[in-house]
Amino acid sequence: MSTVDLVVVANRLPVDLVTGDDGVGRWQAAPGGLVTALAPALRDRGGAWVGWPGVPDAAPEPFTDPEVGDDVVLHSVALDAEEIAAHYEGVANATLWPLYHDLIAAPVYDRDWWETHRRVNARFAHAAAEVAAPGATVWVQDYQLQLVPRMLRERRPDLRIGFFLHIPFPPVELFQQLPWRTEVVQGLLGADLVGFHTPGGARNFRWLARRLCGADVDDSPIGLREAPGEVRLDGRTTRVGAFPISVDSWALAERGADATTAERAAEVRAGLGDPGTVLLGVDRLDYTKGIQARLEAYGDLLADGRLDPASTVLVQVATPSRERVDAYRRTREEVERIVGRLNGDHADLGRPVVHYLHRPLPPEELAPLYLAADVMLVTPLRDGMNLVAKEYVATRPDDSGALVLSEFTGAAEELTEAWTVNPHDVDGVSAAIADAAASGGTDDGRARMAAMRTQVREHDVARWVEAFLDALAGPDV
Ligand code: GDG
Repeated sequence: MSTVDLVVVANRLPVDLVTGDDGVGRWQAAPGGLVTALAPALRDRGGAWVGWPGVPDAAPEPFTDPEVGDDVVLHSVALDAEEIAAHYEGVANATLWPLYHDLIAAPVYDRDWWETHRRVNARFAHAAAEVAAPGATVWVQDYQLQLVPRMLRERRPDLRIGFFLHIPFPPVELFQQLPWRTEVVQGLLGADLVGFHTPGGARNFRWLARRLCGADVDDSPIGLREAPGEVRLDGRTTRVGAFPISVDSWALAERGADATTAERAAEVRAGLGDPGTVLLGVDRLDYTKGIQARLEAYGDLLADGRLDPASTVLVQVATPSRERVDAYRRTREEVERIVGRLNGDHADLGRPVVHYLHRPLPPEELAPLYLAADVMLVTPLRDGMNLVAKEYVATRPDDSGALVLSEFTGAAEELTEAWTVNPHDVDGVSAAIADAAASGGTDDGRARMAAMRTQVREHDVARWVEAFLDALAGPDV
C-alpha cells in the first residue's frame, strides 16, 4: 500500500455508501463542512482520509471520489452492526455526547459498549498507521476517536499526531463521572497537539492531565488563538490550545451576493405571506440545540402581543438526527408538541406562526433562507462552536439582519456583538428576540452585523486548518 504525508482520521468518511432504489451502492457526499475545510490541505499534500463508510460491514478497497479530490485516497474502516450499536450509537452518542454537553440528557455508562469502543478505536489507529508515511502528520478528529492518538503513538512513534475536539470539553466535575476518564486523557495525550474550540476546554483538559495522569503542566493562560499550553508526561510534551473552527466565509458571501439566491429568498418570503418579520432556526434535531427554549420564548412574545402573529413567522428547520437514540426521539416529540401548540394558539387559516421542516434541506436551499431571515435564532444549551451562526453572518450580503446567540456556544466567544442569551432564561430569550427584531434598519443593528461580518471574514475555515497544522508542525518540544 502506498503511504502519504497527511492523514485525516475521522469517524466517518467524507462520502457515505448509500444504496439506490435499484439496489446498487453508490458513494454520496456526506453532510458536514469538515470535508470542505480539510479537502484543500489533503489535495495539496496528496493525503488520505481514514473513516467508516456509514453502513454496516462495508469494506471497499481504497478509492478516490471526485467530490473530495482525485489525489485524496479514502480508506474504509469496516464496522459491523454490533459495533455500530456499541461504539457509535452507544459510547459516542449516548455516553460521551451527553456527558460533554453538560448532562442535558443522562449519559449511559456501559462496560460492554466501552470494550467495543476500545476495539474500534484500535482498528482506526491500525488503519492510520498503515497509510502514514514515515514522519507523516496524522490529524485525528473528534470525540468518537479519543483513544486513537495514544494507540497510534505506540505503533508509530515517528508520526506527528494532532487531535481536534469538535464538541465542548466539559467542566472537570462532570468529566470525572466517566468510569474510563483516565484512559481518555491518556489517549489524547498520545497526540503532540490537542485542539479545542475554546480556551476553557483546553484549560479543563490540562487540569485533568495533571490530576488524573500526574502530568507536569504549565500555567499559561491559554487564550483564543494564543500560544498553546504544555503538558509533560513520560518524557513527551503535548501542547493544548484553542483553535475555534469557522466556515468558508468567502464562498458563503459569494453565494449570498448571487442574484439567484436573492430571487429565491424573495420567493421564500412571498411563500411565507410576505410577513413583516421572519425568524429562522436551522439545527440538527438535537437536545443540545435549545429548540424548545426558543419556541417557548417566541410563544410568550406572541401571547403578550410583543410580536404580532399576523406579521411574524418562525421557520424552524430541524434536520433528522440520531433517530435510533431514545433521547432524540423524546426531543422530537417535545419540539413537535410545542410547534403544534403555538400554531393552535396563534395561527390563522393559511397563516401558521411556525413553519416546521423535519427533513434535511439541499445545501442550495440554506443560503436563500439565511437571506430571507430578519433574525437568526441560535439558542443551544451547549454547543462546541455552532457553524449555523457563522454561516448566517457570512452569507448576508449587507449589514442587515440580526443574530440571537446563546452564551453557551463557542461562537459566542467570537461573535460578541450578537444578541447574547442564556437559553435557560426564557424571559431573557424573549426580550433578546424582541430587541433583535426591532433592531432591523437601526444604526445599532447594522453596527453589530458589520462587526460580526468582519470577524467571520478575517477568521475563515482555511485559516483554522492552517493555524492547527502550523501549530502541529511547530517547533519540537
Ligand atoms: C458539531 C458541533 C461544531 C444543518 N441542517 C442542514 C444543514 N445543516 C448544516 C449547517 C451547518 C452544519 O449542518 C451544522 O453544524 P453545527 O456547527 O451547527 O452543529 P453540529 O452538527 O452539532 O456540529 C458544533 C461543529 O461540529 C464543527 O466543529 O460547530 O458545535 O456540535 O453547516 O449548515 N445542511 C444542509 N441541510 C440541512 O437541512 N444542507
